[in-house]
Amino acid sequence: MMDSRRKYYADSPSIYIYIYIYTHIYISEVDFIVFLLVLLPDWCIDNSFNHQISMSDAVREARPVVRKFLARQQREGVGAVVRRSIGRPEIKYFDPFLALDEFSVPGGFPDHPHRGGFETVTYMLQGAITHEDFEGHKGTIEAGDVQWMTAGRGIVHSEMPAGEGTQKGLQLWINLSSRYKMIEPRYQEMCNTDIAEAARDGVKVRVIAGEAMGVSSTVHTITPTMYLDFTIKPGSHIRQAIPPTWNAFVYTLEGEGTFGNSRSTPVSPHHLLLLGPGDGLNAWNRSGRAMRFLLVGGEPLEEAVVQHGPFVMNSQEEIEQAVEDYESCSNGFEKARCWKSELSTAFGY
Ligand code: FJE
Ligand code: FE
Repeated sequence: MMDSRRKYYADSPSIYIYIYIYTHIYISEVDFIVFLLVLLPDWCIDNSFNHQISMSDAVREARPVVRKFLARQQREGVGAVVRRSIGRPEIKYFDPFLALDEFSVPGGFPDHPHRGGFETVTYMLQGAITHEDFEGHKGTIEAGDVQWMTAGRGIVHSEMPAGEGTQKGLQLWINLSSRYKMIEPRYQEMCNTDIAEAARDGVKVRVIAGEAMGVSSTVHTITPTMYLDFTIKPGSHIRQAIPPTWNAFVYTLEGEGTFGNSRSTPVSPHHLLLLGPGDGLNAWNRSGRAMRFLLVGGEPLEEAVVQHGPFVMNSQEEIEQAVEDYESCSNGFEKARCWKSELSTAFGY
């Protein structure tokens, strides 16, 4: 498993700049404070430190809701329906997030490629889906489970329903910096019972990534990310810290919630709320039944994004290369030659 934390330090020339600055500043109290102020922002690049920031419940400047979208249903894959919020024309990209789909299948997503060093995070809400890739990696993700897949330089796979009836879940696509786009593909899989949970004062949180209410996820995020699933009882309230430099959003799943400002209009399910500047989220349940939502945040990459379906790179040339590599089964797509998943065959595709 790759340790991106170590890699951040190895890649970071700034530590040498700090040492240089420090040796050229006469050590007085003021200069020492200047040194600390310069050093602190870079420490925030490290995941574990960001998670320490979010440990605090202190929200000094609550983030307002700056945009609100209802995610309408659209057809995707073969016979699947998704409510796409991020990734649709009005909000093509919310750095570092490329797509958020609340999916509902019968139907599914037969053999398709991914390239571009982004990660897909599949979180099942109801039922199960089976996935199978061109390396022979196969498994079933059931309600409450998470599959955190790093597509990196290339994966071809199939994602299909594992049972009768409707299977529901969420798939989030998180972009990766150009430094990590062509890394080896890998999976982090967590079953329902592996996911850290905490409950207090009418609030339950499941920590998919990051840290909340004193518990942490074991997922290793390459782009620093938090992914929290909150359930709030009627009359309860949460304050959750979010690193101030990150982009963050709420996606509503069940019941009615009030976000940002206690006087704002309650929001029903299937809405994406983009949060503005600040260091945390305030949310209230003023309704008579439980409400559930996701709070997701990530450190923006601030890089060019060129997307062609499931290929996401930094330039048009890299996209053309990805298509060519996929078509010629080279540069990471070697195993795609003549490959067809047993899953797709079983479904008659
Ligand atoms: C797709 C490329 C894709 N949303 N939600 C192009 F990768 C996909 C795709 C999915 C997907 C899969 C699951 Cl399990 C859940 C999803 C897109 O596989 F649909 C298109 N059109
Ligand atoms: Fe996929």
